[in-house]
Amino acid sequence: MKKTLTLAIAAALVAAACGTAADDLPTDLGSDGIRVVGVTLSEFYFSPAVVEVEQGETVRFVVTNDGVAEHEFELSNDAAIEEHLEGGHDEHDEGMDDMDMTEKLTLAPGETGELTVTFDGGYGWVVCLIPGHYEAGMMMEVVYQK
Ligand SMILES: [Cu+2]
Repeated sequence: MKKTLTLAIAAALVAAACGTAADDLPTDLGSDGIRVVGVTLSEFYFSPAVVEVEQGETVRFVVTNDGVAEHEFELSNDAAIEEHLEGGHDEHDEGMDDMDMTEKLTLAPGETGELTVTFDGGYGWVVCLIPGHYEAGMMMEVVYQK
């Protein structure tokens, strides 16, 4: 009887904690008021695996490669990932690479980099497109808050 009550209280606490977490954005603001989000890259994942942003929000990512291989932190979307998986990311679009359209970091093991990104709805994912890495799970979903 007593054990059941304890479990019920524990469940209620978990539910309350989840409700709060979903509503609150992290409030780790830099001196210029831009929200800072720390991300760790390793074999083969992004941590966290999801980032919540507001439409039009600017976020400064501080990204550390905690792994043993080189990794990328590249803002992307479904169409660009599909193109990559189809092998379209080679000499054919060298012209696009010259234009440097993508917002991207390439980090050696142990290296930390910063990338400031404004989310206007065009990005749905952050990925590592080094061959085999995305396929192994190196992706972070961008979720837009309503
Ligand atoms: Cu990688």
